[in-house]
Amino acid sequence: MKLFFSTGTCALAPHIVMAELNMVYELEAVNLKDKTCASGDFYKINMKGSVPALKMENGEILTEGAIISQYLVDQKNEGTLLPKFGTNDRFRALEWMNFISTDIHKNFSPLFSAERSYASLETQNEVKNVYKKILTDKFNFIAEKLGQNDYLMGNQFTIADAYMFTCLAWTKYVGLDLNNWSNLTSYMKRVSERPAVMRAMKEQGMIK
Ligand SMILES: N[C@@H](CCC(=O)N[C@@H](CS)C(=O)NCC(=O)O)C(=O)O
Repeated sequence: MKLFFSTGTCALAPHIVMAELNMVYELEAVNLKDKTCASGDFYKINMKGSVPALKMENGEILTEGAIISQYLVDQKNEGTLLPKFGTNDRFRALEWMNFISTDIHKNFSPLFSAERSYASLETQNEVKNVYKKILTDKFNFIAEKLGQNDYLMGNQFTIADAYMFTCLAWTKYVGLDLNNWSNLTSYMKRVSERPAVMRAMKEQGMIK
């Protein structure tokens, strides 16, 4: 299996999942600016031009990070990173995955692209402020739901934590301060100290 990734992007989430599952995997870095990678034109691998993309054992490419993580867990028929099929908890974990994908991940995107998208500095700042406010409201919700639990689903680390950690780590690049939510900062520290998370971050060159 090979994961096409770009350092620190949402591709970190399935990378963490592969490391948590102790899978044998290869990695290939993608330059998102010119859509190239060691294999050549990245558009030929994923027409969407985005990471993550997973080359599965059968040679097909699977995209959409939230689904890649589910696919990986199901390869191992593993019942902890994602609760077993048919259980109520599985739907609760998937509820988090969808929320992170649509309400967290994609509300960060304008904060990264405002400079490219709008010529005027004033508009850039207006757009950024709108999305910072949206994210702040979402962070209030996450902090409330997390409470004093170690992880989103309680005591058990799941694929939702891999994805949440990945997105919340972007706060430091966009001028959002997680220190306003003490349980979120301790959550980030807890997740960052997991050996598999450290392994994935090292493999992406994010830490030494
Ligand atoms: N719907 C995709 C979106 C993935 C996505 O937004 N990837 C970003 C990095 S976090 C990316 O590759 N952006 C560059 C681009 O789309 O051109 C998913 O959830 O996996």
